[in-house]
Amino acid sequence: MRVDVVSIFPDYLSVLDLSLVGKARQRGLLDLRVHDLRDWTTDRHRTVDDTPFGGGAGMVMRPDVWGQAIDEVLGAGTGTRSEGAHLIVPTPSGEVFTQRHAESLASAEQLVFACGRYEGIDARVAEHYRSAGVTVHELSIGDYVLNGGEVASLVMIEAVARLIPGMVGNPDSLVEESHGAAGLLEYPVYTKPPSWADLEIPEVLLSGHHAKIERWRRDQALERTAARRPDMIEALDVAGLDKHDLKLLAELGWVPGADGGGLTRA
Ligand code: 6GU
Repeated sequence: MRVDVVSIFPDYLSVLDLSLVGKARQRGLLDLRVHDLRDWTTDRHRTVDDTPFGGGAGMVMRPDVWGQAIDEVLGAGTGTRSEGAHLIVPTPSGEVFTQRHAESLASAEQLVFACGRYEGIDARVAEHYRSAGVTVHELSIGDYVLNGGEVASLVMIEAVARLIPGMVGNPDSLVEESHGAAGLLEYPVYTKPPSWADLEIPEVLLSGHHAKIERWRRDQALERTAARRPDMIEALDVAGLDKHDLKLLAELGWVPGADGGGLTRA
């Protein structure tokens, strides 16, 4: 996979040399390049922003500079603007990035991250590339405000990179994790020592009884999700729940909705 990140603070992305993403680059699974947006400016002051039309606070990033930059990195990735290129514009006004986005982006040929600063990038940039047939995603990483798209890009690149085939040592570790297909948070995990700070391991995990362990873990996942993420309980597919699940959920105050869809509070 080819990944290009364009930013006025390319050093912000230097952590991509480390850890799993760094290893993927060394192993040739990921061709990741970070670019300085100012390399595409033509004026003496290397200007990337200007005042907003219509007035208001702050500065807006110029579409002409971004257009030069994005044209060049899109061409560099695939020879032409191929079907496989996705332009990602991190912005707090975007759709919220989820594991589903990560899964879908993991099979792309090229990802281009356009990191905005100030009050954001002139809206014509996303519009132009959409019209030109590039898949454009304006994505937020959550309901809070950052100073720019760099940290959000790091988050999305890590979430996508670990799903590239051959990246994670044991692919089983991707199966049961939180935000997987089950739509539940992960159950709590424990390791040695069996007794620590006066706290013991739940007895069932020492029993060797695999069916009981599986049931206990599922119950824990359901309880945790109900306590921490009621929105995920509401979205559960009732058809994917067994009798045990429904009994536990009823005890926690959740029952199947009248329309046969998700769950609702009793
Ligand atoms: Cl993608 N950008 C900025 N600037 N702030 C954010 C964000 C993105 N996602 C959440 N907050």
